[in-house]
Amino acid sequence: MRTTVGIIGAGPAGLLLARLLHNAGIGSVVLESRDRAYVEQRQRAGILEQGTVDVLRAAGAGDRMDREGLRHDGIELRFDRRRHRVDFPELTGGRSVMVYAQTEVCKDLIALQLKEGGPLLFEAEALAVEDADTDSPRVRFRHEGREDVLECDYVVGCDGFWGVARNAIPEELTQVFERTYPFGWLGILADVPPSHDELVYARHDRGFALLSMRSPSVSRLYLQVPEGTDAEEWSDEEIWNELERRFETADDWHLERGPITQKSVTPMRSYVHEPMRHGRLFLAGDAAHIVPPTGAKGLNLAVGDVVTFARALVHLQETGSPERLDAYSETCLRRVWQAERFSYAMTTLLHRMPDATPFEDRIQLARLERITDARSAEQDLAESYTGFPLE
Ligand code: RFL
Ligand code: PHB
Repeated sequence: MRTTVGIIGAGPAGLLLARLLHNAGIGSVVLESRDRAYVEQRQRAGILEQGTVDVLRAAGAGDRMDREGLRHDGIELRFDRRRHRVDFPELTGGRSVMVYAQTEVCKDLIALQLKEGGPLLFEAEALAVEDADTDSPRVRFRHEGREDVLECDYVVGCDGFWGVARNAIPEELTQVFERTYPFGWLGILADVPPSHDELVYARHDRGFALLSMRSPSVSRLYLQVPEGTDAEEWSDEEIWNELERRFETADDWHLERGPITQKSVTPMRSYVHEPMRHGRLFLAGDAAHIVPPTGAKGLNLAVGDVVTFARALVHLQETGSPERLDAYSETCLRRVWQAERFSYAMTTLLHRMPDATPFEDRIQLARLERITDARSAEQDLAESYTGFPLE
């Protein structure tokens, strides 16, 4: 098999890239190791930055998002039983975010690709990227019990944190920056209308909690739990009790309970692989970088990477200049490090470290008060949360 761009992975990065290339008249083949149902149901991100919304619309993948997505103009910070609303449009000159689940973004892009785009092979596992530093890189993969080779002009590794593409970059050219956190998030889906109409980020002495949503009738909630926690250790009642404590306010706000339909634990890490390119192999999304979910940046970064790649390839085809493709890694990494900075800041602002000293607790509260009291600090949060424009 032969194509212009071989794409490994059908998460948001790989699927959107295939769509952008299709719209530009550039051929691609997507290889995805899992089956379609798995990819469409994997619970993950919920927040799309304004820039991501704009990209999906321009790619012709925004119809259902515009019908069913929920525009959010702010978030609430909760600490010390107090509530503080951060008003995005007012602080950023009109920017907002959209609540529309990653599962739905993937469903929309898969349907479009199967209807209009190039081949998208499920249960096709990439085994290795070969000859990345030549003009004809290849992906060796297994599909329907047989090994095959995809010959490409370019390979984009959109295969997530556990993928294989990254392994094709020689270790001596690689630098990895990493931080793991001694806690994770226990996330639940519940059939109950969200108890607040915007997301609530709560800092509590017992740990962080987040109230989010998937629709007007489905809540998504998270609790900070110790690293290595098994979701099954928590009964539904214990989860609701703990959420109730951490969201507690001085006023009469009340957390509605409902049947829990799913629960799982996500570890938290920050990770950056530099460079994001080797020869004709490009890494995009979680394959190159991970952020803790506190800043809601992972999916949005993946979108930024593939937009940068698609624009650079179109530029090369239109002008003959490889300049933008050559700058891919540096262009993406500038945005990636801003997202790493923000995700780290939000994580350390809101989570309780297991070994936190009373001094550190007070500093955390002082940082929160700075955001509620100083417009410049609040504005910095609002600008980072709604996202930096693509270059
Ligand atoms: P994905 O989504 O992991 O997709 C990679 C795909 O590659 C496939 N694959 C392979 N295919 C073929 N051959 C191989 N050898 C392969 N190895 C792997 C996998 O099966 C998979 O389908 O990466 P991508 O596309 O880069 O997308 C990244 C996002 O999924 C991720 O950053 C976000 O989900 C992170 N994230 C959030 N991001 C946000 O922007 N906003 C949020 O609100 C947000 N909340 C979250 C999150 C992630 C979370 N978890 C579970 C880590 C909340 C949570 C709880
Ligand atoms: C989610 O809805 O899953 C979500 C929202 C905001 C975050 C992380 C996850 O910061």
